[in-house]
Amino acid sequence: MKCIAIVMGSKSDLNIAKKAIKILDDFDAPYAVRVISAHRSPIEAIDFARNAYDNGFGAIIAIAGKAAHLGGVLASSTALPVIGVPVSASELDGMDALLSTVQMPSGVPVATVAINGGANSALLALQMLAIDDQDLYNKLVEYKEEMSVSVQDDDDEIRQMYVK
Ligand code: RP5
Repeated sequence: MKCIAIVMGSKSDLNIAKKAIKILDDFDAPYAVRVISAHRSPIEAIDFARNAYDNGFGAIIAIAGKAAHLGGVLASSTALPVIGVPVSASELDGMDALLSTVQMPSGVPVATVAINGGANSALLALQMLAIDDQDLYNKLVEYKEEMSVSVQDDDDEIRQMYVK
């Protein structure tokens, strides 16, 4: 399986990155975690993106808050899919990062998940890699079935609690 890159704009984004790391650990998927900033270390950001395919990566998760240009800058310099995670890191509660990440110009998409949506970023990356990986696809189907069972269990419990 190709490796998934988790890139954070700052070490302060680690709590959101940990949500992605947990999912990738659960799926036993290979990943690398980096701190690279579109604003504070832009040369490294472009260098990382330019070499990501040759370095064995299959998808890049870009986690950043405030004026979050990390996803866009990485996407500018690679043809790999880039998944943006806007982080709630300011008085604007992540709306700043959401708009900075999702409003990309035509030609340079960043697939943007919810504010602080670290878990979904990892699931989306896995779904991309599962396109030509039957084992991974089967694991994702199983994951969805487990979620459905869990909701049904909750439904049983709640229905019994509130019968009139
Ligand atoms: C962004 O600014 C980072 O991704 C982080 O979410 C936010 C704040 O960074 P720090 O000032 O905490 O390093 O670049």
